[in-house]
Amino acid sequence: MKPLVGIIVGSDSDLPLIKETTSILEKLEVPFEITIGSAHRTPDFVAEYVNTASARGIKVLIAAAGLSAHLPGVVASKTLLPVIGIPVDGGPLNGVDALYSIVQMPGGIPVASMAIGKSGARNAAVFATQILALADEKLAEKLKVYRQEMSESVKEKAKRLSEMGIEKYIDEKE
Ligand code: RP5
Repeated sequence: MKPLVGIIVGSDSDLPLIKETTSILEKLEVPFEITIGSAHRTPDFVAEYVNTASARGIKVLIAAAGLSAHLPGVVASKTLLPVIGIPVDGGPLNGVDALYSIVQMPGGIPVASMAIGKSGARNAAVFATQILALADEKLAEKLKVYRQEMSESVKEKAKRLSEMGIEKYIDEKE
């Protein structure tokens, strides 16, 4: 199937975090493509990638970067497609630098910034799917099931906690 979501990461060092994003897209059966492009190290490649995304059928872009994370903003500056930014945790400031870079976009060029790190990487996949689901009932149904499964798993944890008590529960989890 042709990819609907385009993922661009600033470095291959971002890939372990982005596995959180791709795993959920795979689970929801959302076709995606992924590449490495840096706003600072390969700016011309980033421009080329974004400029051709729409023509390839991409509907949503996800951009992840750490440190001085200009990638999502630069991507957004070059397209009318919605851009979701993931602040990669790591570096001396643990991703706070990336969060500020991504979230503080000037008016007129929005980036939908997710949370720093793992939660943000997961939510980027869910949010991209929610955008696509506006025009795709099957995807909307998959998102409903995804939420139901999440609720069931929390309820199951609460049940086990009441059965086992906190000490045993924590021991088993570790
Ligand atoms: C950013 O710099 C990348 O997104 C990455 O998070 C960070 C460090 O990159 P490497 O030095 O590991 O390639 O541009």
